[in-house]
Amino acid sequence: MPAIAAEPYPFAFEPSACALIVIDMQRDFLEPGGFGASLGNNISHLRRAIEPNRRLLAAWRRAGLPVLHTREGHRPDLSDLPRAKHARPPDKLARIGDVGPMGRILVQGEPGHALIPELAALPGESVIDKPGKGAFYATDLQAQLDALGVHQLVITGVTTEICVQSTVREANDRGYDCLVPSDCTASYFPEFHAAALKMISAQGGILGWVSHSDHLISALSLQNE
Ligand code: C5J
Repeated sequence: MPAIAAEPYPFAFEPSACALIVIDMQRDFLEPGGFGASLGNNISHLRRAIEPNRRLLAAWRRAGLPVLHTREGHRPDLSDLPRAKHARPPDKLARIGDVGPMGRILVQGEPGHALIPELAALPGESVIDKPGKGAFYATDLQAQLDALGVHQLVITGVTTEICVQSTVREANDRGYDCLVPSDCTASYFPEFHAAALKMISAQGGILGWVSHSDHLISALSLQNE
């Protein structure tokens, strides 16, 4: 398997030891009427990541490699929602658990909590519900990755500087090599997207590697030949 062109240097991709984690591609973040939009964010910045994720997922599935999806959200009784998270943003804007156009915001089982239809999980793919920003916090992600025997992660999804970067940091502390394809992640704030990616690959790859989905898809198609 060729090394994947990446910053700060090529990534030694080992497909048999690598899982794809798609972070929080949920209606509440990406669709009109969702949590993100209700906070005044421009969702078109996030929607740019849909097509690259769709293409990468298709190649990943063709190669038969493991895919895990995450969804940020809370139990209907909000018992897993910390007071400090519930308190923000203050009054006027919509808050987690409030009723919006897609049901209760970021609450499990509500329409807004679902993955967007373009990137729905296939039967057999893991969907991990997480109450925090990082995908390891209060989930069994570590146990699932241990069972798969992987030590490399390709991490995509939204948003670059929040749930994607939190997950990259958590994964680093647990010993995973992380690659982030820049076009498969996005932020409501393009400048935060760019800065978050730089933080990952700076200092000799202090948190991991940053690449582009085209490089991964080419490597996966070589594997299928
Ligand atoms: C946020 C996320 N931004 N998935 N969640 O609250 O990045």
